[in-house]
Amino acid sequence: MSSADRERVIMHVDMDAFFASVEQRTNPALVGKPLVVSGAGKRTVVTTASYQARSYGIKSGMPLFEAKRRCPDLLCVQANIPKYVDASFRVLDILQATTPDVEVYSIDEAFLDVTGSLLLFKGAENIARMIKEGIWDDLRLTCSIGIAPNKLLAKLASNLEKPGGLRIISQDEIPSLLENLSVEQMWGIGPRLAKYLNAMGVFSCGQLGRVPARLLERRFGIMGRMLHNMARGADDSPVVRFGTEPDAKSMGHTMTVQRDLKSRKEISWYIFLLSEMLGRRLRSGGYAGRTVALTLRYTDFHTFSRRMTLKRHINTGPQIHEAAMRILGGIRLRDPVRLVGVSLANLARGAIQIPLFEDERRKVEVILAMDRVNNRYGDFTLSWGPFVGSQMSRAVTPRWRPGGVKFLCPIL
Ligand code: TTP
Ligand code: MG
Repeated sequence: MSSADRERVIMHVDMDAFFASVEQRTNPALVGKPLVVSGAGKRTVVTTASYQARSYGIKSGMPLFEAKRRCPDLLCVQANIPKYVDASFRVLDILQATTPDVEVYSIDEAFLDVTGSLLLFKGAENIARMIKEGIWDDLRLTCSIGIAPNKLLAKLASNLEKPGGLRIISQDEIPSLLENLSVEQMWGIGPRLAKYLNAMGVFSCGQLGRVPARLLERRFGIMGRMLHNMARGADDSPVVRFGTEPDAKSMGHTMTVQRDLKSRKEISWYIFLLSEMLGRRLRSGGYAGRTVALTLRYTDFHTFSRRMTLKRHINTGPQIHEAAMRILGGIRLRDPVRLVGVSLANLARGAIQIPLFEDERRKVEVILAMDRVNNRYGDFTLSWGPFVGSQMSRAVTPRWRPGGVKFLCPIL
């Protein structure tokens, strides 16, 4: 373990049943009920389930009909991604009040390097409590927090006591904790890799740590060295501060999915989610970009990117989504996909020109007005309505209507 590991205090914050909790937050009739958030259409799947629904064995990725079979009283809401992106940015504000070293890892997860804030806020536990209270007071949402000497262990810690947990892994505790921890509980070791390890007779991190690094390298290539370090709880990767760098060259988000994405529609859902996140992030830093890149990883870990340069700069979710979908349209998928990434390069600040055409101009004005209202009043006050191509006249919707916000979710 490097000396840097010994000195750092890293926190991982993960929202509990995020999409479902946001829906419960905006519709009290859903509170305390088995609830899933899904897409539209007959063959849609569950994106997430409330903890009440999880007690029926319902989980992310399960077809909705199967979830309903398991729990006939199940409530179901169609996903409204921009609303979740909005909540995500409000959580980010709360996190950034404790340290500028916040890395947005996914729509509902972040890493914080709180090493420099310990004195000011009287210790890591106190910071975690402040964050939990802040998120509860502002959004009525709960989260789980892990505190550890590095990102790997902080991520593990937040997962150990879900929901609502606060788990600290101290330096001394690492060997005993990892000894009997099953390999698939470690971040980065998915079911497929775990199966290979099990076949080698390796079931726990303790066992994995005792396999000579050279042997793992021979079997798994560079991943082998990483596995060796992971099994011993070592990780010196830095917390990468959220993209307000003065000279960012590119910005992007990726998402690893725990199940195979077999259709373009399913991939499109993730592209949409990532594009929305990226759009908000770009606009909050005053950026726009011209080169859109789509990254995909097949189930065999083969990863590739395709990019496309546009004539003008863009910075809204729908624009990025449209460009990334055009890129996807040109790719012949040979296998199911496990990771999706969307990024924008060729960035410039203040590069958004006022569009020439009235229709286009209105789109940009609507988005900027939405940002202003949301930044000021929060509470997902405004979000996208039906995401149907470019019919922006119907884009602004009240935050919640009894019939549910109609949202054409691209997932199957
Ligand atoms: P997670 O953090 O994996 O799950 P969660 O927040 O719903 O539940 P937990 O309490 O276990 O953390 O994912 C965050 C959100 O991302 C989730 O609410 C829905 C969305 N999501 C998808 O859209 N597709 C997926 O395949 C997964 C796993 C999550
Ligand atoms: Mg979560």
